[in-house]
Amino acid sequence: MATSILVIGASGQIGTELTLKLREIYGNKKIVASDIREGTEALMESGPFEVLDATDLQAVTKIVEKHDISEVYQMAAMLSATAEKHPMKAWDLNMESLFHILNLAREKKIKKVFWPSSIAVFGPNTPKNNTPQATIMEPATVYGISKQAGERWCDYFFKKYGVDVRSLRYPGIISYKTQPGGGTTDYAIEIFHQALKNKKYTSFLSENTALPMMYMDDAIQATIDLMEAPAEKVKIRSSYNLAAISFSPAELAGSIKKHISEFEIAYKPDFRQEIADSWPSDIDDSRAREDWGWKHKYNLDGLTKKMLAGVAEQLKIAE
Ligand code: AKB
Repeated sequence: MATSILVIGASGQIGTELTLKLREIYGNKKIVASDIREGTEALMESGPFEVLDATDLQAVTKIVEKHDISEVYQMAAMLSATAEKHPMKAWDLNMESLFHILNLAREKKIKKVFWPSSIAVFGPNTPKNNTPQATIMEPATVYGISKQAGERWCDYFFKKYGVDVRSLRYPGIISYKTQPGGGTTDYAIEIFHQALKNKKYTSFLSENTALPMMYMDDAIQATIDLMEAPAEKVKIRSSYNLAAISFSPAELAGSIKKHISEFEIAYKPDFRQEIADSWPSDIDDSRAREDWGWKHKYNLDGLTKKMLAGVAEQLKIAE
């Protein structure tokens, strides 16, 4: 087990739950959370927290040395929809934050790195269904370009310098504990809040836009499983395709209606439709399943049940 683990981007949607799970497994003091902004009460109160700009190499190095860090989960990124509005800022954040960590690992200041990639590495010329691990990519978004370039750099640092870097191509991650920010798959979270508050939702993606999706608990499990896998089992050092379920807004609405029969959905696609149209509908993650035993737990109805219960609880607390 690592001396200490640093999570960069710990106040974000995945970072928050990842930090809490790592603290549960390895002990609160061992997991240092860091972000440019403070996080939820649960995150701030359960263990050490450092304010950190992931693009500031000096600051990152200082925290790595101060806490005797041996593993880093570098989760800070600008997601697809926001990145289209700020292309250069997204490129700088997404690339610099990765380079700093890869270089610290190359200098042997840290031993192991996790870096998230995304289904956004695929583009309009990629096969849409059962998208293979290795295929035409040609991403059409700034976010996707940064993730594809990042994957190539991860593989390069592994082959050239022996850096133990591990990565997953996350699908849309569905959760309620922390709000996501600036993604194209975010509709699938907003819909639950609106279904419970107003019994209706207007989707910014069209009715039949199916995308790969996953419940947060599965994503966290996959991330920790990959990081705990023996090095020889991690055969792909760019990034693994990772999948659980695939659904469209209409199918998600159907699952919600089983619990809230009055729920109504309308469709008003905006600029995010073009992003979604460039991504696969479902991807083939057999390499992750074969190499290090990945298995998902939640299907569409299981995810809906968890989301409705979780968001309902939150709304009660907020009242
Ligand atoms: C986004 O929508 O940008 C992200 C992703 C699929 O990487 N959730």
